[in-house]
Amino acid sequence: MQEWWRSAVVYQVYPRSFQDDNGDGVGDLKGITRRLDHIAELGADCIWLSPIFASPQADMGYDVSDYISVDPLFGDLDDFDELIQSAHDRGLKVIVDQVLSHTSEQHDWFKQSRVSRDNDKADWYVWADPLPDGSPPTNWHSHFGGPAWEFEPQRGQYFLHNFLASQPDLNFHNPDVVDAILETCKFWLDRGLDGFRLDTVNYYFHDQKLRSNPPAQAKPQVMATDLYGMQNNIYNKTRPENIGFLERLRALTDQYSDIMMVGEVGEMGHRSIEIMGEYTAGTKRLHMAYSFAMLGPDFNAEHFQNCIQGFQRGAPDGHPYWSFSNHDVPRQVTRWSEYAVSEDAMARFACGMLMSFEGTIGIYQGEELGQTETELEFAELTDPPAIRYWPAVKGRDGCRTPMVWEKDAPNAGFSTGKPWLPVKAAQAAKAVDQQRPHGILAFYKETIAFRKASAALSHGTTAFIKMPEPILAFTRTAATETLTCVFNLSPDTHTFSLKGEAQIAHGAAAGLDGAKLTLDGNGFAYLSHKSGLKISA
Ligand code: TEU
Repeated sequence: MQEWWRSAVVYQVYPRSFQDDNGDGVGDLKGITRRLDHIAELGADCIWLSPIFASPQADMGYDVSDYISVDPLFGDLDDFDELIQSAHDRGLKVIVDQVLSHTSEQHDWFKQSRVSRDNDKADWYVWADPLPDGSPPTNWHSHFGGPAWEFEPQRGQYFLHNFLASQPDLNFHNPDVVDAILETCKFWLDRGLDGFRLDTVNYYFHDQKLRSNPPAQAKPQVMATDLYGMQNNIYNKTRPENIGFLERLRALTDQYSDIMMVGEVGEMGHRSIEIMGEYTAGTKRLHMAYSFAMLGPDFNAEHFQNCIQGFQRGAPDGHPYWSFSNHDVPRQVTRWSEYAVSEDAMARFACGMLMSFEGTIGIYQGEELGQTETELEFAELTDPPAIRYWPAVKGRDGCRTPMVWEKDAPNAGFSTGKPWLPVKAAQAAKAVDQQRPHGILAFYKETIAFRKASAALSHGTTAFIKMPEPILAFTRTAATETLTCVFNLSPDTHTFSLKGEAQIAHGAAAGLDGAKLTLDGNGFAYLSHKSGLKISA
């Protein structure tokens, strides 16, 4: 039997913004449990919860102060157990974000580590002496701007933080740290969790020789926090030692049944696809990995082909996880708007393209409503890099505003209190109760159901068909089924001639008239046929 995760659709819930149950303006576990039917009815197989652990919420939970407790903001362990049970009752798996690379500065480990150079936890974080002129030990940048080093007067040393200064990096070269981390993972597996999304999975280790990074060309802004870009970050991340840790983690999860781990590879461009391959190759590392390759502005056939083909070639026995959105990037309907006929046309198109890819598929709450990025005023922002660098950096609040359930209810049904980020009219207009019978939500359901019922889409192989831009085309083949998938990535109409008999099994803005296939702007078709279909532009 194929492992459940190989063809799964994973639905990402951002707990702060899904459903508030206690009226404090922040979503919680009880709220998620209440809304599980929405996710089950969509046809998802698994829920990924962004962090729910104790945290001062400086980076919205990606700064953990206790790995084995639930933040009171979200509820308690009983609420967690109830959520898992209710999800399992509906056939849904649940995985949780594990932010292992760094902790909060409020974690007991760091509170102790920072006070002296000779306590129990002194070597649990990455400490280094200043250079003779007092400056930081290397030129490494924090992902959220400025140096990746912060001075601690109590020790007279700097500590490493690849993200906020309030997110000190753990020292994975210390075996005690690794043991402690594995213990915390075990805690959740013992509670019945189905796996982990591993945050910043390539940042665990740093170069112990503390070499400075070489300069690099500026890269396009992707995460809406990206201030990096000026360095080739080879010494503060993606170190070779990482693989050994992934193997230990896998050995742990293999002691349980049906566990899945998906790693977030914090890297851009082609290199990110290579790392995805390295981290998932064989059966002793991660089950799958994703990168930011498809989460950026790039929207052309060559790019998507390169991502998929690059992965196939680099890691024939690895497994990718593809998604177009998450809580760190502008929503795709807005991000790719320059290629769109309309918001809805882009929403359908992106759904159709994503669900046709080989690998596991991730969607982010609200994507199934065709949601757009929320426009916010400076005073409404909560994301630290945005507050610090606005307006050069817009930050990630625009994709994190609350889920909208009922357009005319207070805060569109998200909360009876004042929500931590506002619900705006443009988003409320796409609420669940506003979705038409043939609207975007229905289209996601249909497309997910199509993918699940299709052997070719859920586990077939992929062979690309040579086409000029802006057309992406490939054939997915399983023992019992062949589908040719054709996508028009532009707002203009394109026609194709077919040799061989075919039907449009599923699609949008597509028509087949005898041997002529027409794709209107943002049109796509999954063509079912016997082998031997020829298609030309
Ligand atoms: O994000 C890490 C992250 O987004 C970057 O490493 C990314 O890979 C890079 O921008 C690509 O250029 C995770 C969480 O998803 C995010 O919400 C947290 O803020 C961050 O880690 C720190 O924990």
